[in-house]
Amino acid sequence: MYKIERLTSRAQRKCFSVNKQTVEQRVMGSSGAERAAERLLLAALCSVCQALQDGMLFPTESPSREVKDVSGLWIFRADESPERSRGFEQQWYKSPLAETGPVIDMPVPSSYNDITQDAQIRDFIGWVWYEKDVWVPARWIQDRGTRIVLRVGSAHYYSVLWVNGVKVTEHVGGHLPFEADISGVLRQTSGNQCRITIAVNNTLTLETLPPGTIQYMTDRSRYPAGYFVQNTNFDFFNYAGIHRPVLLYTTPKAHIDDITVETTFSDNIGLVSFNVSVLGSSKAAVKVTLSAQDGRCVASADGSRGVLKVTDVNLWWPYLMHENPAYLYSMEVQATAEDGQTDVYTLPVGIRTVKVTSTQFLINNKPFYFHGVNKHEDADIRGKGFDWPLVVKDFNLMKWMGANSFRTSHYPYAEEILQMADRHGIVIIDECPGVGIKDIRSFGNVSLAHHLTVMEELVRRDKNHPSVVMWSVANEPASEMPPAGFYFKELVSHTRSLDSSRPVTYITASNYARDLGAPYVDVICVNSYFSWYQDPGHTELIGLQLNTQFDNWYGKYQKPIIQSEYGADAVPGLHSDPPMMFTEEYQKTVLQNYHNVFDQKRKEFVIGELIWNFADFMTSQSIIRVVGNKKGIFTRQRQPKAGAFLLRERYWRIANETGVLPTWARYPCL
Ligand code: BDP
Repeated sequence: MYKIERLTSRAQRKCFSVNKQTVEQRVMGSSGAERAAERLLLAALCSVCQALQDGMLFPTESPSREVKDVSGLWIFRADESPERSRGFEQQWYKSPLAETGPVIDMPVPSSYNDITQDAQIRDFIGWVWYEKDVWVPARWIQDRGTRIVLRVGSAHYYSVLWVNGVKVTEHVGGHLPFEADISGVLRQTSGNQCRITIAVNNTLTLETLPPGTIQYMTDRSRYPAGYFVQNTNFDFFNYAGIHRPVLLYTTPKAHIDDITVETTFSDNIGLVSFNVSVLGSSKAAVKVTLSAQDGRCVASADGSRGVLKVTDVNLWWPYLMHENPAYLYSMEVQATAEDGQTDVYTLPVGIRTVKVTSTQFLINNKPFYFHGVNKHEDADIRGKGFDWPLVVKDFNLMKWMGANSFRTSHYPYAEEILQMADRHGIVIIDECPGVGIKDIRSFGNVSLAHHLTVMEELVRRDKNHPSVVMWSVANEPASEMPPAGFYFKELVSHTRSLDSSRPVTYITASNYARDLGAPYVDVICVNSYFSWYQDPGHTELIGLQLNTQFDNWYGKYQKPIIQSEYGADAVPGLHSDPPMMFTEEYQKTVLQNYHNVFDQKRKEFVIGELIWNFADFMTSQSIIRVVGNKKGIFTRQRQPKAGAFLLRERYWRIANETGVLPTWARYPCL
């Protein structure tokens, strides 16, 4: 706790120079009071943002690159000292963790919370320590032309990394990857053995994303000395630990650091513009080759920037919209340095366009209707830990029910999930962890600067995925509060400046007349829970209230609308007729009433519906949650409730009406 603040501010001081240029450009383009406010922001930005000078390409193997997955069984120790600071005071990273005190086994990737029988570990707040000894192949160390990188897919929330007792990096924020070049450390220290220590702290503050607060309970008649709780404003369990794989990978010293592609087409010609950045050599010769799925080379170019032309292009189409969806080309980039060493990186590329009109969302100039789900990274035992069986099962379920899209509520999901979506044609609204921004103090410049940095990290990681069609910068913020106007104006325009090829939105539950951020978004995304949080039990009101909701928003903004959440809790196996809240019948009735209105409004300006939620998920304990949130149409174990069958029929019916179904698809509702 006090530790995270200290370390964060050190990180903030260190990471001085981000976006200075971008913000300066904005300052130059504006005037008066705005300029003063922006100068203030600039000052804040310069003191806190991280410089995103480097790329964050997904580690893949190639003739010049090797990957060694060092996930698996790690050892673990929670720092249970009152200030959670003993680990730093005693420098647990300096020696094997087992020598510092008792350690336990801990799987990586996984949240640590549900692994043991100890409620204190489940609910732990503060620093936990992970360690693993790995062997690094001798040739990696001996070959001085090899660069060795340690990469963590994500750890929640704040992490510090050491290798053989030497600090190599620190990172603020869960849900996104971070990495460090550890070649130097490995070559200086003890040969091929590599002791990786990672300290992770899940403490949330008013300036983290998501925000949270630590509250010390001072009434000694009710709480022991030093008792504290963490308060949050979001409805999912604050799972913590190392959530995604930990990898070691190599590149040549002169290496491809980043690739950015943007695509468009005209008639049957596809255009792929590319920009390759190479580090470690100022004169590397870059060659780019694009191949079709059958291996045929369809275009190539020399140079680090350019445009590839593809004749008779196969566009990337969403699932159920085209008979050959999710077509991916393969772009091989080669960078040859002065010493003759070549680095090779291969990137899947889908050629498609995205546009928004006042009533439509167009993919490849054809109207796209989102019939999909909101998800969570969440499952029994592993919490938010990445798990291939779960990922594949979830894609199978989404395709089974005819879903063509999902939102990464309420944080970025593992990049492996986006790769699956690219390959299956599932369309994604990619959301950052801006959830629960409800306290006015979380709209300050420090929060905003961090939020801008997180968007930079998100866009940097996900910009090349054809499945990602829109950025969501937040979920249900207090967007009626006075500072929200400036905050969202900056956030949305900064995101657009990072990527002009995708629309930007945030998800609102505010009143249409008082929402101060809505003027800046491209698509209005509204959450509502009629007959649940409002007028509980009164499903007969949904029609009237939902129609009013849509007409109000469209009347004010003339922008297309997505119903980004709606739903009701259903405890599986609980039944009643006439329906009562928490039964499967009630969930179905709520859905049906919403659908009646969607079917009218999708002829006008409603461009999508995303059920809340795909599956039941864990939350913190409260009197409105019965072992988690039960709004899933699948249970947490991924078994269907009655609502799943209703949606399945509906989604396939909509797909039959609006798309060109592939010949292999079954038409369950016909
Ligand atoms: C919405 C939130 C979502 C919650 C849901 C609910 O966006 O995170 O889980 O309510 O309460 O407002 O079920």
